[in-house]
Amino acid sequence: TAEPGNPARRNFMKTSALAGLAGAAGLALAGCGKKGEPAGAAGAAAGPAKAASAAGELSDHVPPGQLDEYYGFWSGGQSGEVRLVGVPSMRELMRIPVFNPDFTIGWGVTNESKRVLGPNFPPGGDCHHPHMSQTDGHYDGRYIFINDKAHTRVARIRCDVMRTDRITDVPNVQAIHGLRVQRAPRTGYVFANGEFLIPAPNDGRDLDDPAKYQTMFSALDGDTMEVAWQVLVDGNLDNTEADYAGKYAISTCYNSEKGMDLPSTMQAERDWAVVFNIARIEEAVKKGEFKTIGSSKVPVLDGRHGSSFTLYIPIPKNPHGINASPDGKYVVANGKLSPTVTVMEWSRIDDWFAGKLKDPRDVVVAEPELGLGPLHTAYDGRGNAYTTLFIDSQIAKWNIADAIAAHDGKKVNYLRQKIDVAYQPGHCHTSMGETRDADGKWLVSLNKFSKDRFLPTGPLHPDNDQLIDISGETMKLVADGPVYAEPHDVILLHRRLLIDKVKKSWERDDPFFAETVAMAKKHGVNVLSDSKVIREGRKVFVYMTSAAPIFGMGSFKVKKGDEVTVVVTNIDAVEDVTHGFCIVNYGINMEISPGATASATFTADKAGVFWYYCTFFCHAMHMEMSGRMLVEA
Ligand code: K7E
Repeated sequence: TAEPGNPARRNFMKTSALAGLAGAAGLALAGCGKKGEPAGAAGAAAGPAKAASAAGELSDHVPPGQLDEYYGFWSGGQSGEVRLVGVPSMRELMRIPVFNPDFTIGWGVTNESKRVLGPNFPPGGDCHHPHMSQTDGHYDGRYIFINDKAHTRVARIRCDVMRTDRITDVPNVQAIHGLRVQRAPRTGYVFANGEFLIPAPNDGRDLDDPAKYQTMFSALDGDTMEVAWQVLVDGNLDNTEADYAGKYAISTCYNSEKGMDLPSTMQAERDWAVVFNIARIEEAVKKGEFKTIGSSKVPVLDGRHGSSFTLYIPIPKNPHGINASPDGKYVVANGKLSPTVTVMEWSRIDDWFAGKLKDPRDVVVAEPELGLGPLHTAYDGRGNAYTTLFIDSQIAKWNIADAIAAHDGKKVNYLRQKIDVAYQPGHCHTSMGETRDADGKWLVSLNKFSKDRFLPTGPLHPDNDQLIDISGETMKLVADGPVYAEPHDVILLHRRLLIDKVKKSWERDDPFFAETVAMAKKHGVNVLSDSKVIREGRKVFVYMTSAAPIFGMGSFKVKKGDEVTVVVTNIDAVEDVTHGFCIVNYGINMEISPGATASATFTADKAGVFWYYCTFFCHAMHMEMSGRMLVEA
């Protein structure tokens, strides 16, 4: 039925999703899950958004002129971008191109962006996991780091200008998936999981011998963005996490079977999480206990089973997300094909590496059963955890201490509530929930499917991001929001951390365009006042200022075949007066915000008159803000 708010839809949804997964997997998933739930825990389904909102304590309504309380950084998935969203309004504030060319700001067009993207940048990326740099377990407002699964890269976004400033190719692996930052003493390392198994070197040898395929865990230096070291592991690496003490990183692994197709990756009842002992790895690197592969100089250590700096903890079954609790005590692996999550205690991991434990499973302190398809867990800072159940299309709220008590044999109900979401949630994230400052106000559920929630948009549906009030005892659904494909993960941070750090215009000495300004200086050009053309053989440099509503140069002349570099400097001192510079029929557009210098280089391969004009509406006479490029035949 198409009746909005009719809960009967959900039964259809659940059945079809379950049948789909079970079919693909050849598994009888219907046999696990539901029946194991403690009595009375399920239910408490949220009705339609309106009703929940009326009953909720918190509201998503942010009146005109008011600011959101939280910044959200949304990964853009295969769009390749990161989105800046205000929470609780869920208003999209800005898009930050990272791996994707973007004509709006000329990302992939300007020389400044090409210096970040590299000379032969691929057509896009697939970014899942945005995480902010931390100091002692608190967000520090410096950078956002994000993975690119599609092209095996890690990028960094500067939070002061909300612009990508570094992209690093990670060698020796294929598809960077999980990404997290070192929390203490600071970031520090950026941890990145290589997901797929490949031969190393991957140069055409060993194609037909999967036994020789492998993958690695990588640590980048967050300051230099160089890859510091890599550790060879068993299994496909999925998600990764760090502790609050700076001692460990931990990754979930699926496909312990080393299968090359779907059925064979699901044979084992347990896969594992692998813990990386950072001090021991650094020591091994110092001692030279590594090799390098092919032309890469990155130290590669062997951390497969039997290594002294890794610990393999058996986890049921194809675990996916891994999330550390903000009290610094626990880390939770999410079972995906198992209805359980596995709670491990960091101090017991200390014990393992100190030789005090016999069985790797001794680090496990609870394994609560939550429902079908647990993927990711978030925290409220009050001892509760929130786990997305992909197949059930629910979020389960459960209490960590009670789960541990139940594991110890006590008769307690660790499940607090389950709330329906629409539909198929991947990540969920709580406000400040991946830091010591978890404040337990909001939870965002990133739902992959949205069918029947919005007006039809053709066969491609938007995702549905749902905002849930977790400030009280019960979760309350407050808002639905359609989003373009495809966010995987978000972080939500209080505005106090960033609001005064974000610049409203560019500093003239910003490193983002320093190379361009240095080039101008070499040409004897002061970009703040000069508009002139400089020719060096077939290379032509066109310098001009822009101040609403006029470019510093009304026309310039080049010859067909010249290599032309246009350098525009916005000398408007007024906040928000951004200019654009577009050359018609030449594929050039770039954004120049107040204080910025931007440049683009192209070959003048068509003779004739080509108008250039301002693309960002800047002035009442904006339409008149134009000029002519004259290309002689
Ligand atoms: Cu679950 Cu790539 Cu974090 Cu997608 S990942 S949901």
